[in-house]
Amino acid sequence: MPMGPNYDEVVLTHVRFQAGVPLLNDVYFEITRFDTDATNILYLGDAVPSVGTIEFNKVNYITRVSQAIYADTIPIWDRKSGKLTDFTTHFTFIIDTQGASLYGHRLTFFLAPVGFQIRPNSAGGFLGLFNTTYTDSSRNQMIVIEFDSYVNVEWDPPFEHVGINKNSISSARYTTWNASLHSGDSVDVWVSYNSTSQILNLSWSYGAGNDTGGNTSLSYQVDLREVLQERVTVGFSAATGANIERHILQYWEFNSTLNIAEKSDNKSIGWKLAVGVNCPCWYFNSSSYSSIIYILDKTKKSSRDTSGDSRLDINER
Ligand SMILES: [Ca+2]
Repeated sequence: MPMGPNYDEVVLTHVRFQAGVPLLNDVYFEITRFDTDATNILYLGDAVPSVGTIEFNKVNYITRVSQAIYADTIPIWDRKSGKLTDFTTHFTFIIDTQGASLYGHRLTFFLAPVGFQIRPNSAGGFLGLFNTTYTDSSRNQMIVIEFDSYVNVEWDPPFEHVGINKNSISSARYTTWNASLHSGDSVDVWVSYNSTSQILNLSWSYGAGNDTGGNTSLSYQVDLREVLQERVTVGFSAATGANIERHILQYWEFNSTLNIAEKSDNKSIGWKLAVGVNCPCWYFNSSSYSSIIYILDKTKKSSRDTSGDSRLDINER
């Protein structure tokens, strides 16, 4: 079971100052209950908050798709300095195969372009993330962690598996895994990225004594600057096909740190800081924080604005 403080939700945005320039690039949140009135999670498709968890797919229908997305965007790298973030995330979920001999399809954690949502025609093995047009393309700009309970012979290895995918429905790294062996069991998953080694690490555990029978970790070296946009959307996607299963998310913690070593050599930068203002920003929980507003001198655009990043809205293709 997840370990955490006894509160429903924590949202912290750390503000740091370096050489006189305030940086707003650290993100931390911990969600121990997914409530119906929370505004920090977007529920798409079938996904609904249910008794403190997220229930992803209706099991009285077939060919369903759903996503739960963190409402704010996450900084991954900075074009101006070239700096990459470190991040860790920990989540707990259940897959319930309901005693069926055939079940599917899978639950994923993903990092995708800002604004990304369920793609058209993406149920079943496409997971809400891919479709026949975009099964394997650098235009996907996605990293996906998948717990795949259905073998699609077109692109999967010949067994159920846990995988790390880069821009593709096929896994770049994978290891065998079986959903029905742990049907109804909570599994804790940890994903971390080290900006120095550029290694994405993944591990999972069903608890002491329950992890026999295979690897419980994967790693993949990847320069996220070559895959992802500077800021991303993070979340979960789940799908069923002709075969179904329940996907339930119980807990989610995320922490990222992007150090941008900018020098304040340009004196024209006019940052003003207001602290303690109760901001109506739609993605914050106003009961759990004091918000912070930066007002940037209009004579100097922010580094984000000047990044030259020609973001592609993947849903507008
Ligand atoms: Ca599959």
